[in-house]
Amino acid sequence: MNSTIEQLLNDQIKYEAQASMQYMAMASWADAKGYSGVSNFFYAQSEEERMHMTKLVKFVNERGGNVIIPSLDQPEADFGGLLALFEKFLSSEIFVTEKINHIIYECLQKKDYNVHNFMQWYVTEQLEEEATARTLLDKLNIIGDNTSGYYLFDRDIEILAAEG
Ligand code: OFO
Repeated sequence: MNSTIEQLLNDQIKYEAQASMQYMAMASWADAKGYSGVSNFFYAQSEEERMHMTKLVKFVNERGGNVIIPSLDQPEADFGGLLALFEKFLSSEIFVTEKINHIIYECLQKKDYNVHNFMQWYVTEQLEEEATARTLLDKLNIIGDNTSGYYLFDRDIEILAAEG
């Protein structure tokens, strides 16, 4: 495996792991505040990102690359409210999308079509996750300061989390 691509995939392992821990912190914050729907949503997101990380670890190993399991930064744990929480969700997903796009770009430069093909799964996944984050943020912007709206939002997102 090309060493630049190997490095980028290892970096991506870290970003996915970091996202998983960030969403765990967000789930825990929501849990402590009594938003059970929001917390279940982020517990599930945390699991998903862990799966994204594992998929990369297995792929790099299959390709005979060298996997480095990274140490992680402390995730952000304090959020002013649901709006700030979901803004963090969207910015985190946008960050990951940019990193994935960069890997795709490098794959084309280095003519590594195998990794390019593998990464298409992540491109599709990111499209979905960014769309979900934007939809939820739109809803929160409509709700504004209406606390009974928060109650309904939490109830609705519980359904979304259950659907996976
Ligand atoms: Fe949504 O971050 Fe993984 O791919």
